[in-house]
Amino acid sequence: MRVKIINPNTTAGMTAKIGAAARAVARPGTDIVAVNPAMGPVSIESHYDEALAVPGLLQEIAAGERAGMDGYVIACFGDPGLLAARELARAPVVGIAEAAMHVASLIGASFSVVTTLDRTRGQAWHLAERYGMKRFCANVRACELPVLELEVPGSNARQRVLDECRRALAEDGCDVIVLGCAGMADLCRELSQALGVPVVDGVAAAVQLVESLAALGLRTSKRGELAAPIAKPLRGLLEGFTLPSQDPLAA
Ligand code: 5HY
Repeated sequence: MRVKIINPNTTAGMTAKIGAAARAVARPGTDIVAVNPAMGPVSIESHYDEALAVPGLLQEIAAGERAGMDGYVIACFGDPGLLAARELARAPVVGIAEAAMHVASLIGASFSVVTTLDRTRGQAWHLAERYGMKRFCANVRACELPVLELEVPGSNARQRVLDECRRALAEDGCDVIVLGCAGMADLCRELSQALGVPVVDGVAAAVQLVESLAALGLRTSKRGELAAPIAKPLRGLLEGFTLPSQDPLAA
């Protein structure tokens, strides 16, 4: 089975870390391909960043379909372009926020999300609502940490994430922590040991969910809303995204 993990930002060091976290939980025989697009923002910390990360993400999905991948993980906690990616792909596509929230709801009464910048909290609440997870979500908290601070060796990022998790357990009444950034994937195990509660990393959760869907032979339905996109001319910078009229993916 081949699973493609797409880090929608363009920071290769973070992609490598995400790939390592995915391989650490993948089943024997699963080949993990971790990539980031060549174009897009170095980190995703706003709706603007998210919007501009999506074309590169969709290019990676289209390339994966041509290469016959068995599944995809969108490794950014905003789950950018998730539904567009599902339209484009037959193989299952799972976002790390959706995976983490669903898994957390299976192992606790309520979870708190600990994310990076305060301004990204709104998006996490949007997703909790959209995924029907709001009633399990005790709170969404921010460490006020730029995403790329997690990539700086020796920075106090780890301590700031740990402190915010502790505040969540003390103040939110939650019994599970959800990590609100793919760049926190490498902190999951040690945070769980330090806190004494389950800590859910969406990258790991999404990999296992995609593997299960592929193993069950389940692929994205092409009936109705998530059918292949309607081929039409695209103008300007996005001309290269024009799908062929007889979209080979729709065959
Ligand atoms: C992420 N941004 O997982 C999100 C985290 C966030 O570049 N990778 C990013 O703060 O929304």
